[in-house]
Amino acid sequence: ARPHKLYTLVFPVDTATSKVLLGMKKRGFGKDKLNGFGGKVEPHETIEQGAVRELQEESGLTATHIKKIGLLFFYFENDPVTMEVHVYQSDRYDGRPMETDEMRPEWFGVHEMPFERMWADDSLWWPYALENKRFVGRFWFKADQVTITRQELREVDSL
Ligand code: 6U4
Ligand code: NA
Ligand code: NA
Repeated sequence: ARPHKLYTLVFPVDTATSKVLLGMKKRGFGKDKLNGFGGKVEPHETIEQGAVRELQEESGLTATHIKKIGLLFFYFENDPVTMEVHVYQSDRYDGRPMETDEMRPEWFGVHEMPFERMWADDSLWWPYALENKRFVGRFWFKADQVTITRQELREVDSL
């Protein structure tokens, strides 16, 4: 099997105002894109623990509840390692968003997502999240990290 690396991606949601917190990534992979909060799962932690930790480190929010909404696999041209990304929403968290070294946080309406400033796959699977459907997707990217050359996306009963 091809080597996989495990990642998390968490979207804090304010259900009262129907807004989602995104962060403008200031460095590293996906720099200058808006995205949820997440990163590599470390060897000593569960995937959920990694999700909560990365959200805290990057946004200042401490999630008291997260739910898994999707599973995404990304394949990049010229990179043998598959990115396996576990996607969560959190509607319960303590603290206020704060800018960190990695992310500049900003709220957006869940129906007004800035897809032109996000990864190209996000506009394809976000509708599933809006309809409370769980999803599994696979996206093949060119080395430019912009162009999707092949995709698979479907609703699943459980993750
Ligand atoms: P370090 O190395 O510690 O600075 P770390 O925060 O652990 O980095 P990072 O930020 O490189 O990891 O993780 C990449 C993040 O980008 C993860 O949250 C997954 C997310 N991501 C990667 N490709 C994506 C894509 N095509 N669409 C998307 N999110 C993606 O929505
Ligand atoms: Na990160
Ligand atoms: Na990390």
